[in-house]
Order: sequence, then C-alpha cells, then structure tokens
Amino acid sequence: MNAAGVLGMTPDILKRVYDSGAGAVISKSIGPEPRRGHPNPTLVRVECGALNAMGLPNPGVEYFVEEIQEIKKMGVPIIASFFGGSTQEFADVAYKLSRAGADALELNASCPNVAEELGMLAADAANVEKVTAAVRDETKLPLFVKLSPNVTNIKSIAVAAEWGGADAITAVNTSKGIAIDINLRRPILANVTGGLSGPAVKPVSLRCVWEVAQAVKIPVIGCGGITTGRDAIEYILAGASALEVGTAVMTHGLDVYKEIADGITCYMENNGFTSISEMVGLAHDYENIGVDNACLGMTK
Ligand code: RRO
Repeated sequence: MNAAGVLGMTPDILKRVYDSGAGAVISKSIGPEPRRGHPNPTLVRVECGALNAMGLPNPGVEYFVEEIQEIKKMGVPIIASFFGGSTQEFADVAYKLSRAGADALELNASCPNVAEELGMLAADAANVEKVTAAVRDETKLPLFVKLSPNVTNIKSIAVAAEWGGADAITAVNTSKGIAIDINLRRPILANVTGGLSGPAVKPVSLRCVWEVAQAVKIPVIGCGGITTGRDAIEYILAGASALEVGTAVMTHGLDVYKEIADGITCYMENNGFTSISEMVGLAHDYENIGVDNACLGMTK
C-alpha cells in the first residue's frame, strides 16, 4: 500500500498507485472539516529522507465521500485514513467513511505536525483505547490504528488499540525532526518541526514493528523507509504482515511498488517460502535458528 499522505489526494492518482503494483491504496488523512494545512515550506529533503509538516491538509469528509465512491467505481480497494479533534469527531468521520464504501479504515492517532488534540493522541494509551473503542462502535470495517514512534512505550499504546477493538496496528508514522538553513539561520519548515520519513527512519520504525509484534495478537502493518525488497523482507521477518511505502516514491517513482513486490517474490523463491504468512515474525525466533538457516537468509 502507499503510506497515507503520499499520492493520496485524488482518485486518479490513487488508481495509478494501484496500477503500479500496490495491493490496495490509502487516502490522505481525512478530517471532519476542510483544512488548508500549514503554510509553505512544508516539505524538505534531508539526508536519507524527507521532513514534512503538511499540517493535515484535506478536503473534509463530506467531499471525500464522493472521491471514495469514484475510486470504488474504478475497482480499487481503498483504505480511508482519518482523524478527528475529539473522540466524537473520530467516530463521526469513521461512520461517514464507512457508509461511503471504504474497504477499511486507518485511524491516524499520530500526526506529528499539529496540536496535541489532533495529532499526538497516540502518546496516551487510555486515549487511544477510548477513541479506538468509539470508532469500533461506528463501523464493522477492518480498522487499523496508526501509531507514532515518538512515544516512550509503543507496546502499551499498541495493546490499548487492540483492547479498543483495532483489527491491525500500523507501525509507524513519521519521527519528529527539524532542519535548519544555515544561511538564513532559521528552521526551514514554516512549522519549525516536521515528520521524518525515508531510509533515515528505517531502523527506528523496524524496531517499533518488532516491539508491537511482540505486544499484540492482531496483525502489524509495517511503515517507515521501505524502498527495496530487502527492506520489505526485514519488516516481514520483524512481524509485519503488510507494508506501506511512501517516501520511496519520491526517490524511485511509482515503479517502486512493483520492484518491492518482485524483490519479495525473489527472496521467497530463493528461500523456499510459498506465502508471506510463513515469514511473518520469523526473526523473533533468532535464538532457535541454526547457523545454516541464518546464512541462507542473509545471502539473498
Ligand atoms: O499532514 C501531515 O503533516 C502529516 C500527517 Br496527517 C501524518 O500523519 N504524518 C506526517 O508525517 N504528516
């Protein structure tokens, strides 16, 4: 899947993502009302990644209902990412997106770029459980909860989402960062801080997947710096059952979805796997893996 916010604004672009090899597509995070987002600059390339502070720009749920219907007519499986400013707003938006025909919902509990009540819900386990449970009451659709890496104990937050009724955990959103222009002697982003994505965050995001996979029984969706088939396999071995790819599209174009899928297939053929589920979380068994098997995995 594409990571929410990357190429997720219009039905035509999401269709291109799907045609490029993604198994499903994810919308930009949709809220109760239209939002302009932060002033420019909102995106800056940094070493091994990108820093964004878009500020949740979106057309609002009423408008997006029509977009979902259009995407469905194109035969594309669509996961609607969404947020709210309160528990009630999260529930209301989820209800409207479900009625519109989305195939699944991704509750964005983790935008790093807005005030606490909108973004860093995911820093508080009790809130995550409460909001997830309120959304659960409004929809029977598969419900993913996207968590933040910018927390002290991601395991407890993941368990809270599971208790609230989540069907899967997406791990993770961007890591909070900053970039400074040495000539202007000021932060580059108008919002000062932004969310770091791309290869720079991969080890951190992978560690989050590892920890979440140990903490919950529901599936984990991996997200953070996945660019190659090898990255994808690392995430699957750490416990991810599905993956989201975002920043790699900026560096490799839309072909990256097929390249990653081909890389996964190649690894599976070379190592005798016939389904993804056979590989999920295998690295957690590291103490039991013999040297021969470990070498086989490392060479491909
Ligand atoms: O819009 C954003 O600034 C944004 C969002 Br909603 C998010 O979830 N993650 C991110 O890095 N940026």
